[in-house]
Amino acid sequence: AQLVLATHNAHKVEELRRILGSRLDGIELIGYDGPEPVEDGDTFAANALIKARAAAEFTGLPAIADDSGISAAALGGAPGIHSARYAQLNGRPIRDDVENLELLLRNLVGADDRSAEFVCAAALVLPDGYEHVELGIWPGTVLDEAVGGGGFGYDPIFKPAGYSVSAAELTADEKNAVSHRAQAFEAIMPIVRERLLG
Ligand code: ITT
Repeated sequence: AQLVLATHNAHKVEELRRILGSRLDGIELIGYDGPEPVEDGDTFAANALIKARAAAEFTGLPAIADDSGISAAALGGAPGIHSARYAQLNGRPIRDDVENLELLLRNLVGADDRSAEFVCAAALVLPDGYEHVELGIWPGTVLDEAVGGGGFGYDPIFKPAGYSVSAAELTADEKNAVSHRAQAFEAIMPIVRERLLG
């Protein structure tokens, strides 16, 4: 069976290939380079569905998508679904991971509550219209400065609950054992396998 992975983010693709591992036995994971839909949903789940739907419609194949980000309590959940486009220049998102995390650090200067969570929505859409979403949440706190060279995105400023290091100081296997992405995709893969392989 073929399954399209509807993401253009190379870091996500690499993590997902490791997370999915043997859960992909019997399934050929195919990259997606078709049109990117406008992500105008209000939630991670809505945006993951928008991406998976676009890929399923364009390819005529089953598709999975990841929509994810970080939500800081002191900022009312921001950047949240806007995590990839948080930092802006002249009103336009610059889509730069370092600019994004530096803006989050600036916006949290002086905040008493530094709690935050990574959220990931994993969506499955089939050509026959079947849709399913699973959510994963990874709680923690935002550090005062970036530490560590692993991971991607906001990992250097995120200290997962129960750890004394940033997510960027974890090995790939350590992160993938507990992350928001791992939780969401571990939850959705039994459904993917059931739908694709029976
Ligand atoms: P696609 O839409 O093509 O999947 P994208 O990068 O635009 O790729 P999102 O809209 O879901 O994806 O944005 C995710 C944002 O959240 C982006 O800024 C990431 O850097 C950040 N993010 C998501 N998961 C993360 C993780 O595990 N560690 C650090 N940052 C993460």
